[in-house]
Amino acid sequence: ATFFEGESHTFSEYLLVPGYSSSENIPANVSLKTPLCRFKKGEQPRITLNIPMVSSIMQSVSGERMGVALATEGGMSFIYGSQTPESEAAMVKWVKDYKAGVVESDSTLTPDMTMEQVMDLKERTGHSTMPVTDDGTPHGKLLGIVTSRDYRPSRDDHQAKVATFMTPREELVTGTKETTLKVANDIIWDNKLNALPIVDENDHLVGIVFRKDYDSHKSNPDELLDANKRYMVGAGINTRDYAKRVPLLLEAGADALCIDSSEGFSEWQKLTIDWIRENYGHDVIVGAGNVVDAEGFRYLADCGADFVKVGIGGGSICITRETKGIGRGQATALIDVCRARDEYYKETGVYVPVCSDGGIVYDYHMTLALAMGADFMMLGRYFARFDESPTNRVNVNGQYMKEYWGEGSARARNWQRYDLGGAAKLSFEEGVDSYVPYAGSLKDGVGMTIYKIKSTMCNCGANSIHELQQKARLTLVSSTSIVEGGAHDVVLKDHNQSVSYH
Ligand code: MZP
Repeated sequence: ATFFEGESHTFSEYLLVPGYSSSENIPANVSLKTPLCRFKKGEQPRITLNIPMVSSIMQSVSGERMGVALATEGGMSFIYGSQTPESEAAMVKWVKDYKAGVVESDSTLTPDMTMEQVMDLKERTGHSTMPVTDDGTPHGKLLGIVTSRDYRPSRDDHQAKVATFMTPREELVTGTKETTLKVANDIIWDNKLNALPIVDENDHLVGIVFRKDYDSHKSNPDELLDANKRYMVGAGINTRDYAKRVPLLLEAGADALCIDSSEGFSEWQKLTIDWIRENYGHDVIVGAGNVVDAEGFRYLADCGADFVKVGIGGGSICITRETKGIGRGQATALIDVCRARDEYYKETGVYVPVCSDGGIVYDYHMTLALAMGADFMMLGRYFARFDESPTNRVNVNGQYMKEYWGEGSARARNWQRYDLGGAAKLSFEEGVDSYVPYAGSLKDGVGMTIYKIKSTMCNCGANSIHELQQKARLTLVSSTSIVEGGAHDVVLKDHNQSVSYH
């Protein structure tokens, strides 16, 4: 047997030691642009992400709404592959066909709506709104809608906010024939709504569309209506049915593919990439993985993978390490693979981006992953918590939760991900079915995370990911200093504070 030197560590065992920062190191100056796919020295990658985040190839994470919401923020979703090639392709097409600012009749607020219909609208659009009734129950008369941008359905008492933030229903949607676009726009601007007024040919207001990607602070409604922006979206594939799946996904407009496998250091990945190259040349972007060491990286890079994913057994819903005893601490795996990527670049002049997949719990773990060399991160649990993930939001013991299950769980039945060439079935479970705390809208959550990453990068004197990777100074922490890092030796006034939100 070969024994790897030292222990394998995970993100929580590291801290960044701040470096010198100049007056130029302010969050507004930080760019998080990062390459998604391989490129030769002196050339540009074919796809550059504006933020280093992609969403996991999972049923409970990456559906159409996630695709649009994450692309809007500058990242990319990989639509889950554990469904028929036809339905996956339909999801990809939905994202590609989605146009910001174009009206969908079923997301319009109209004067005759019942409270239930407004609630349904809110659920489907994922908007941070709260209908308010005269008696505070769903059966009461609808009085108006709380639509403040700082309103968080998960945390705020909407009744308490009514006085300050309520937009009277009458003002917004009744008497529509008399309400002109100008009046509607004034209301929207004054109330900071993420909403788009819809008018008839005479400029009379006929409804209000709530759109998550519409920002009344920045977006010009005129520019958004008939705008022709296409969102970028990726899609998961497996090493079995690629001859059928890949053509459908490409026809639907997928911008990048990724082989979704729990263990990627295998000939199956080579066969899949070879088939794509034989049939489509190098036009198609295809990522591969997952691996956890330098050898695995080099194998996939030599196979022609456009990016390589790192991580086995670290996912929050993953029990692979318990059931099979394989894996490696995510931080150690990432550091090892990123070193191999840099050596590969020196030797060949080809840069193959590395994606850190799984095990990100706190926002600061993302900054650590980038500092350790990751070009971008794939996140499951993080995105599952938002409105835009495809799962149900449920109330568990008074707290809102979203469902989140692993691709290796009996619920997902994604046997291809764990395929070793045998019978077409999931022989034993490698994932669990769980809940994660509901965290509101993706836009707000990602906005906060990005701000934290940028602030930390400033503390390290870095205004880009590349600069962070050059300048970052990392230290391993002892278990005692991990205790020192939290609130300690004080009695918290509010017991809720002991619950950590990230
Ligand atoms: P996390 O962000 O929830 O920690 O981890 C998400 C990652 O876990 C996914 O991107 C995927 O690589 C991995 N995953 C998905 N399903 C399972 C499973 O059922 C799993 N074991 O490990």
